[in-house]
Amino acid sequence: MSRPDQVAKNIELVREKIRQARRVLVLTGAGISAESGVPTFRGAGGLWREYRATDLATPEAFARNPQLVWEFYNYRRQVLAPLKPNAAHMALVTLENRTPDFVLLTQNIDGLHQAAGSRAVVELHGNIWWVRCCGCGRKSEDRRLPIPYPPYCEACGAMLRPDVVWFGESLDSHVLQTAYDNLERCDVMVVIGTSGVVQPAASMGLYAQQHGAFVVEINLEPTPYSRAFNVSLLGKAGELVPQIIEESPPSS
Ligand code: BV8
Ligand code: ZN
Repeated sequence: MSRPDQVAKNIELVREKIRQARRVLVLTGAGISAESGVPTFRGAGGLWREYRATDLATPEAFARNPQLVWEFYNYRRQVLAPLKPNAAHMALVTLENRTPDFVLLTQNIDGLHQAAGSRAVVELHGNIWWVRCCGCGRKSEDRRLPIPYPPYCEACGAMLRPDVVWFGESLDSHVLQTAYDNLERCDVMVVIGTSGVVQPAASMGLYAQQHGAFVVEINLEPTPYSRAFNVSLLGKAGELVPQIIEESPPSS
């Protein structure tokens, strides 16, 4: 079977599996926001000045130089502020409205799923538009551009940090519990736009598959999990996600 035929066959299989599914779980990474103009981590956009994201998105970097880390997050907030959800984000809203039991796990901190209208969003790594107090733990949404340095908590006066999960930090235990409960019970899981490098998110697809889910990957390039998943569709999320979700036009 030629490649285009195989791809068309795979897309039809995935559409059928999603149509039949009662419980659908989606996991997204930076690749779903790429077509909205958000730089991915491992793409060329992964660099800022002479730093890599993994150098600055750590508690050690914040302890050593909180001003530099805040400059990094203010830069990313400036880049993100004008950007809009793309067709892939919108297609996931359609899927959510049509599926009795739907949960969207995202590694992204850009807030574009909520901006698109997704409701059942579980942010595994936090949200760049929220801040958390290093002293009293108080969380609040803060969309100031930029957040003036040094940012202090109104309640207790301690320093504020971005409310995101840094490398070397554990994910929120309630968030993890929700994620694993859904990984264990979903019928179909769609993994979109993630390189499968960062744990524990990277191994969630395999975990769902081990618990009986039919797992589909949509990504621009192969990942370490592509051959293990039931179907791996190579291409742009903005093109493939609507294709597997939108109702096919009534057959003419
Ligand atoms: C944890 C928020 C327990 C911050 C992020 C050594 C020391 C310490 C820790 C570790 C260690 N070794 C391993 C670890 C664990 C570590 C980890 O996995 N490190 C990696 C680098 C090896 N994980 C952690 O630390 C996690 N916590 O494990 O707690 C613990 C505690 C203490 C010590 C050990 C363990 C916390 C991880 C969360 C980090 N925070 N974000 C911020 O953003 O500023 S992670 C961040 O990077 C994102 O949230 C995302 O998760 C990740 C980027 O991955 P992707 O989303 O996949 O993006 P990427 O660019 O990589 O790939 C994009 C893909 O899309 C590509 O494949 C591309 O082809 C594709 N694509 C591009 N365009 C398109 C497309 N696809 C479709 N369409 C397109 N148009
Ligand atoms: Zn406080």
